[in-house]
Amino acid sequence: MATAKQRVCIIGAGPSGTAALRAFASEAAKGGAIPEIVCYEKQAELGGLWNYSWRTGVDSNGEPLHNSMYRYLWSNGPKEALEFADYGFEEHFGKAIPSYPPREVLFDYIKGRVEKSGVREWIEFNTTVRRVVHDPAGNAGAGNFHVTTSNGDASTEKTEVFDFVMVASGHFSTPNVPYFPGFEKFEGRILHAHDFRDALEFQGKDILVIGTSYSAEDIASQCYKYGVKSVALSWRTAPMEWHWPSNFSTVPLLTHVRGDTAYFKDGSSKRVDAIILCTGYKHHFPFMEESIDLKTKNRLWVEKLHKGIFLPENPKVMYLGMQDQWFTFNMFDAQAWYARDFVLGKIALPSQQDMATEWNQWRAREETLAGDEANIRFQADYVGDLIERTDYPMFDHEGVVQCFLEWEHNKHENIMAFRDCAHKSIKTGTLAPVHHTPWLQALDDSMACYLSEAPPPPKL
Ligand code: FAD
Ligand code: NA7
Repeated sequence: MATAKQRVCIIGAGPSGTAALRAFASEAAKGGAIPEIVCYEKQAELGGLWNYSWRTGVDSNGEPLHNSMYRYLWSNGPKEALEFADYGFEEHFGKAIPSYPPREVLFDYIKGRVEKSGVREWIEFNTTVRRVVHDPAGNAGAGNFHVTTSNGDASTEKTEVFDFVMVASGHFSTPNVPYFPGFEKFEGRILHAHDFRDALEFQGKDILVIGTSYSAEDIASQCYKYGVKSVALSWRTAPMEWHWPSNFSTVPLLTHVRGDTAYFKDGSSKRVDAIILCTGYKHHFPFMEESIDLKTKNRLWVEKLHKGIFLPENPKVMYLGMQDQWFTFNMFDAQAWYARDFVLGKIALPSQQDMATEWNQWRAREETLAGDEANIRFQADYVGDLIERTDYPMFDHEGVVQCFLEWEHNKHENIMAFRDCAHKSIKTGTLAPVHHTPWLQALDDSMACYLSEAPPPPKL
């Protein structure tokens, strides 16, 4: 059982880290005793990836830039599928809003719950975690983990001792950047999705997009919306299945480039102005000592972690939000509540051997998954498994599955128009209004415009 003397370190104040803050606040609000919570956030504001930065490369403190989101980013899935079960969109905005909000709107929603629960003061901003060292000689009272942080300009380091560590630093920030022969002499621009900011840069250009997942799909769509001349989509394992506009083509994997021309596995070639590597990200925790580091690929059932959260050999180290994601905000909540209850002594964990047995069962199921629906149902079952053991408000995860299936259907109907569809809130049952402007024509992605009832007047 955690005592008030115990200390919990949360690394990162994105959706996962703030879910953990909110979980503890919820216990405190019910009169429960909670340990001391300290959340270290290297940026000046919370919200994680949703806290947009125009910068690329390094942040204002010279740290690797965390942000991978770009201008004009609108939610790539229905907001109804990620709605917090304890803080709805209608509660936050005071009315029902359309289903695919731009980034700024979701950023506001994330912040709203933090403000409401009063946990901002638990966050130390502009504070980067440099090292987390496990001290096997420590005990619960004295703390087991030495966490060293530095302030914004790295002029001061300090080390504090904690009993539990929750790593919520995200895993879509360290780009996976493959090399293709000829890149060093390519007569155009090469960038990773992490550094993509403004689709207008590619207006009138011929681009090559490598990768077939969310980033490839959305960056290609963004570029179309903002006037790209042509898009070639290069795949490694299997091409994307959407019906693309007529200026798109699908090509197999790039083999090499020469001059301004890209060559593909089937012998075909194409002249391009830019190559955008939508080749995913690496789980990267350089601050974690080797014995407590998580090494995994981006998958639904990540390596090692019991319940997708706990390091089996040292469960006081918890990782939040490390899965490949269909479910997002409410999955992070489910994990945070479960992790909290372990810290509070309300949930006991099985032996390491039993954890391994359970982990193997999930992994075996994950390896048989075929198709999006099976993937979505797998993650829904995972979320359900966590929630039923805590007091996080139960929500209809079959309803979320149905919402995702409608979304998939709409994408197959028209990949450039699925964001114009409306879904029903799982929480309130309210059908979202249809946005006043179809996504392809909606060039103003401000919150004010999105929340207004009518499109902005045309510019003179
Ligand atoms: P993050 O949001 O990455 O937050 C991690 C936090 O940890 C950051 O604030 C970071 O500054 C901090 N941090 C990292 N290292 C340190 C350190 N050493 N010390 C201190 N602080 C540290 N999800 C959706 O639901 N809908 C979408 O439309 C959607 N679009 C996306 C688009 C892009 C381009 C990307 C990359 C992801 C998108 N996602 C989307 C998924 C996204 O992963 C989640 O929505 C969510 O942001 C994950 O939250 P997180 O807290 O786990 O990680
Ligand atoms: P993902 O979902 O991890 O996908 C990575 C993609 O990159 C995937 O299509 C991979 O193809 C492809 N990839 C990786 N390495 C290579 C190489 N070497 N060559 C060709 N293709 C490669 O990352 P995303 O950035 O799309 O999405 C991450 C988050 O951002 C997501 O949650 C969204 O909401 C936004 P593969 O299928 O393995 O052949």
